Amino acid sequence: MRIAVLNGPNLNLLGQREPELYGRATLAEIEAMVRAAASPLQVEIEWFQTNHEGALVDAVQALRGRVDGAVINAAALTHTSLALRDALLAVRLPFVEVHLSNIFAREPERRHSLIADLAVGVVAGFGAESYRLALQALVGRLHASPA
Ligand code: CA2
Repeated sequence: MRIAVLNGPNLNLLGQREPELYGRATLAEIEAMVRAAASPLQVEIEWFQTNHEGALVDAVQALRGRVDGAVINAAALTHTSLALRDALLAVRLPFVEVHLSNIFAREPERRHSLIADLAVGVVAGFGAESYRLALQALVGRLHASPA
């Protein structure tokens, strides 16, 4: 099984600022944690981060036929990007939306996701652990009902 983990704008800054919101782990440390969790599940991970909306749309379009599902932290694009929504609608791939922070307990503009209704589920508020929980839940779902 192959799972893509897609990360949006500014997540490359993790660990450097705002630890009270997003924790102290860097994105590289989160990647290592996800790869370690994926290995015993016999899941291969494709890891990607971009600060650019179009690059994230390109990455979503390129998922088709290559991976079984995706874990997606679209960062601020979660709340703004109809282009990302359209790309996810086009590829029709099972994905879990993930957030480090509990977006539902934050500013009003962060409480709405333009992609959540397309997701298998949403994991938010557990810091880096959100990624591992999302991976495990997605793999469980894919084993239960393969695409
Ligand atoms: O909680 C999450 O995972 C978010 O997707 C993180 C995004 C934010 O825009 C979403 O509303 C929720 C922010 C990405 C990280 O931004 C940083 C900014 C400064 C320093 C470190 C990270």
